[in-house]
Amino acid sequence: MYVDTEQKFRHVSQLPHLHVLSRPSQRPLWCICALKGSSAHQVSHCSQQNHRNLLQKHFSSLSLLESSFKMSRIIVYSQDGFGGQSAEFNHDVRDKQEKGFNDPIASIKVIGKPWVAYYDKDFAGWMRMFEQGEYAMLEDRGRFSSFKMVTADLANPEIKLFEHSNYGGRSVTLFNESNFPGINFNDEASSHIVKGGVWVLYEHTNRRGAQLIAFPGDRIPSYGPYHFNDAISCVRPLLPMQ
Ligand SMILES: [Ca+2]
Repeated sequence: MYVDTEQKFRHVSQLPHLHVLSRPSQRPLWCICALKGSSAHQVSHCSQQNHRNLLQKHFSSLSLLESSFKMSRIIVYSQDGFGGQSAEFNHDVRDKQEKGFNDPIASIKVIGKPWVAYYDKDFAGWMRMFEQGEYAMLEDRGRFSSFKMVTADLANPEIKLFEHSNYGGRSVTLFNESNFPGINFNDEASSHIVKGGVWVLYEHTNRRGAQLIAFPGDRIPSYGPYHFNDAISCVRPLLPMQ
């Protein structure tokens, strides 16, 4: 997609699946590539017409991605089994009470992109990942206050975990879901660096217990503030939707 003014560019650049590649000099044009599935279709350096042709080829998939982004939403309910009061959100919620939802949240439905739910407002405190699906009974019933849609690129997941804080001691680099007893790293991790993807870090093996969510580019020098030191027993990356 080409956009011809900076104002329009600012609007488009807020869409998470668009990445600016280059701005051809002397031309008021921005060259942007679309992410299709897990792979980025990069536009090679060539003439303007070739850019246009390449981008037009991907325009339909881009439109689909954009509509899937717009359709993504979370629906929260005040009772188990999707009963009672409900509210639907398609943008991040810093504080559910601010949005007029004062009841405790007992069940959740997610459509489209995953969401992270936080115990405290402003995306703070304990957190839990909710991927597309229906959650009729919540382990954390009544605890959630804020919600953030996961818009980060899920392609090429890679996380490096360290035995000590400040990225010290032994380390392990992971690309797939792993239970830590199997890789001799159980209850040892104290810091991490995320090279790619969105990761869920679990207190217990087999995706159980408390969670810590890690985003691309994250550098967490210490798990102390998250009460997660020497506690992680399992990690998994989110997978792109098919
Ligand atoms: Ca440690």
